[in-house]
Amino acid sequence: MMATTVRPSLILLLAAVLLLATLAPGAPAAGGQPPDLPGDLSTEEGGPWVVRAYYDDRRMVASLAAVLEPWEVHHDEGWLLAAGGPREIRALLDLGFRLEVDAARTAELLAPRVALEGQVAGIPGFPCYRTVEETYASAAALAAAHPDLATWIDVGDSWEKQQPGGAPGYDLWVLRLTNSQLPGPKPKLFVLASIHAREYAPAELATRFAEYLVGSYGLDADVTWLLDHHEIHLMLQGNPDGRKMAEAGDLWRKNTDSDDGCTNPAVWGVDLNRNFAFRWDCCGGSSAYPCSEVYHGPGPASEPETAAVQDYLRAEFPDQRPPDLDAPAPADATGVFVDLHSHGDLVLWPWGFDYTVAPNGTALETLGRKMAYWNGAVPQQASDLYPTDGTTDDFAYGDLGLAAFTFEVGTKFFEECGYFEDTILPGNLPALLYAAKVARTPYQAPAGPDVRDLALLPAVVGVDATIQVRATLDDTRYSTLGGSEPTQNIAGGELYVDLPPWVQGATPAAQPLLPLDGAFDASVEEVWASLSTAGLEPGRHVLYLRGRDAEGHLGAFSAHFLYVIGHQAYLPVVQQQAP
Ligand code: 0X9
Ligand code: ZN
Repeated sequence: MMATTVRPSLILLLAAVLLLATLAPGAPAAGGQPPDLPGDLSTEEGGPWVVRAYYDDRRMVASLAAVLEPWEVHHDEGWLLAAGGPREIRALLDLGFRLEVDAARTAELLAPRVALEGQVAGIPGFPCYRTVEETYASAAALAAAHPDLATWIDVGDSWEKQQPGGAPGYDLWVLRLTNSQLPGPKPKLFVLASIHAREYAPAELATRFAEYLVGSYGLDADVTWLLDHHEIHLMLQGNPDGRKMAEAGDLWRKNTDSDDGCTNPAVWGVDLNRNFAFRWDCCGGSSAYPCSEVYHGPGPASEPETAAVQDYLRAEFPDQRPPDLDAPAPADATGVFVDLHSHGDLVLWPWGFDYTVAPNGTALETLGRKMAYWNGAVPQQASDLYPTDGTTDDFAYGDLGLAAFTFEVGTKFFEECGYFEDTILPGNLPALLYAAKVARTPYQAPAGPDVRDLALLPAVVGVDATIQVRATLDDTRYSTLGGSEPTQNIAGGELYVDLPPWVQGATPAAQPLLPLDGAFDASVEEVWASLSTAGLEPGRHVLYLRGRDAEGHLGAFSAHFLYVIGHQAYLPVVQQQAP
């Protein structure tokens, strides 16, 4: 019944056989053959194995959602990748999956973690990923060095920390980024990372995003207005207790809660992404078995990690969606929530608990396709992957009406550093930046055009000069993977100098952006405006541009600095040159 995967690397095959021979007594390892599943799966001991599970009917994957979490799902090719011991393998077989052991991934799973030669920091073998302690130290240092931009906030305790006399555990922290000199209220983006402990890349991605924002303040015009006028809140380590296990090389997913009835220390814990209070345990998208890797916990938000995120979100964001499942958040609702996971290259949005389209489903898809344009992921409703209940995104959207997303970044849990640096970071930083940009009206702005290739001619001017502002308005920047997004012709655009339209008590004047070719008749248009610097103080100014399409959708703002050189600054230079 079971074929074995043929792999090119003899070394890996041998390693797999040897490892399985020692660690999985049931697996036959004789004769140089790749590992296979044992004939007798009736015991609870043995494995784990990584298997390809083939299916003909997608409903089989849905049934699996109450048992385990598939590592990868390839609906287009009819197979998924899953890992587990005898219980999970039995469940796959009982549901009718045809199994094939992936020898290389099994060997990888069992391989001990070792630090690279000379490695002094980071997760052993993966120096690009900071440990929990290193992540916390970096964030605290960032806040200490930039007190006006960054605040490091203790928002609760991990499960271990709440246990009397147990392991020390951790505090749960949020890094809040905004220019605190400018008063709020401001639109907010909340980013959660690595709530699944073994997902190495997300925590580092969130930390790098924070460092990029603080490091670019005052240098990059978009980042500057974002930190002045928006807030970005990041929980960089959503599951520090579990992460400690994963840092040692264990593929630990859940928290480390051990008092719910599972007596096997290798598999206890609650899956925090099945523990959230919205539609908790509603629909077969989680397990009641305390040793399951998708165990939903003894009650909604039973875990301190879950409760800390929920309480923080409820304190920071207004409740914008009525409890009725069919009721949408208003079109002008505010706030974006992004939960970073790995892997699979997906951008997912609610609902996850059910196949029905969420009341704001169309607008969620629009923002999802916009972010997926940047990170190259497949955008889709979460339940299209497999149904899940008690997840973070269903809570953030369902309970509060936030535009909520889950990113599945990269290609594996323990992602190689090269891939993280070269592919995950450059793809996902702009996706997160876009999420931050549209946090004011995430159900509206993504339908409008982007402003790109913003340039000033000349770039630096004196007072009483005239410059030309140039840009391209583009209504087509959406991922078209697995679907499409309606696009329209550009119909206009606006330029604001220093005062964007949301500033209270000011009367910001918009100057129109004009078509460079004389007519707005395409979905991508070059535009320009002539701007006089008369009346502008010497110094740095911010030009805010946004486009409008033929259906009236106003897109996200992009900004550019304009430096006006005054006589004070100019004269001494002239005098030096001509004494
Ligand atoms: O199963 C999960 O929790 C996520 N996959 S992971 O490999 N990171 O564990 C997928 C969740 C998909 N559903 C929702 N986002 N609602
Ligand atoms: Zn995950």
